[in-house]
Amino acid sequence: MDYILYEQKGAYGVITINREKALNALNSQVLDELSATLDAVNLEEVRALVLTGAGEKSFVAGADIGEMSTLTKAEGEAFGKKGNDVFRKLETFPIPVIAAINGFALGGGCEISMSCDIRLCSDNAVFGQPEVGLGITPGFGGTQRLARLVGAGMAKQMIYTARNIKAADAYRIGLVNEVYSAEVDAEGNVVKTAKEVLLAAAEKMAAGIAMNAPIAVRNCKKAINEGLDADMDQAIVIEEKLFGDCFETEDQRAGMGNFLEKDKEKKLKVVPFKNR
Ligand code: DAK
Repeated sequence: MDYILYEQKGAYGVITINREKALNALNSQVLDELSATLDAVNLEEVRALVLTGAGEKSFVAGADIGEMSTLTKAEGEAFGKKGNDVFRKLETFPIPVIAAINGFALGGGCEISMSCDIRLCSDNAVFGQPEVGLGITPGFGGTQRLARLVGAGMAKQMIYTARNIKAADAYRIGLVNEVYSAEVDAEGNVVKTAKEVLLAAAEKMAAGIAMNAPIAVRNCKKAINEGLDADMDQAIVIEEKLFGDCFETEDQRAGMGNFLEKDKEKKLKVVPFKNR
């Protein structure tokens, strides 16, 4: 792989889009490698993922404008499908994916973060959908996911104006869950950069998710995602089914057993998914 780094750290994994010279812009090769990386994640062991960009400046500065500029209509459609397939793979990936947004998240960068379950960012993060300034619409689901996340009014404002917003505003409108700043000592020296603080927080969250019952966590992701696309009557049926699926599993027995035995310290054992 030239542009994707993957590291499994116990029960979670970290994927890094590693094309720092081009601010981690998404070309076809990055999309192919990201897709192959997701396919290779060991789902017997890994229970959450962190997705980030290489360097301190940019998460993903969008789709690769150089590569896109010469596309024909047919090639543009193929590129759009490739991106959408990968983004959908992330969105429906069986385990939670946390986007650790370390700087620019523009166009396809904002869109890929919205395909993740949770967004955390550093205080230098910048979000935007600049596509109408480039003569195109958002093409990797931006019109759909942004409106669902922050509401139609705010999504329309961001998309029609093509104006970028900073981390604090992304937090205010609910696009990100948390913003992290550099850690400085009493003399004002940087002890940890904002990216380091962000990654540590994202990994801590991933490790925490990995400690919870994996079937239940997977089913929660499915219930929320599928329920949001259904009306409330259907959505409740989706939840009922996934709730029912948790019963008779080792985790449900152990989790409820611990409570009944008043054993608050007893944690769920970390055993491979296939043995559950
Ligand atoms: N593509 C390619 N290269 C990029 C890039 C990008 N999106 N963003 C940055 N780079 C490259 C720059 O060209 C430069 O390369 P060199 O000149 O050093 O070779 C290097 O990264 C550093 O960038 P800058 O020199 O520009 O750095 P600055 O700090 O001055 O500025 C910036 C940072 C992020 C403000 C600026 O680079 C910028 O405005 N970048 C473009 C941001 C942008 O407009 N992104 C949205 C792209 S549109 C579709 C599906 C999806 C999409 C389209 C179609 N279909 C369905 C067909 C998605 C579209 C988009 O994402």
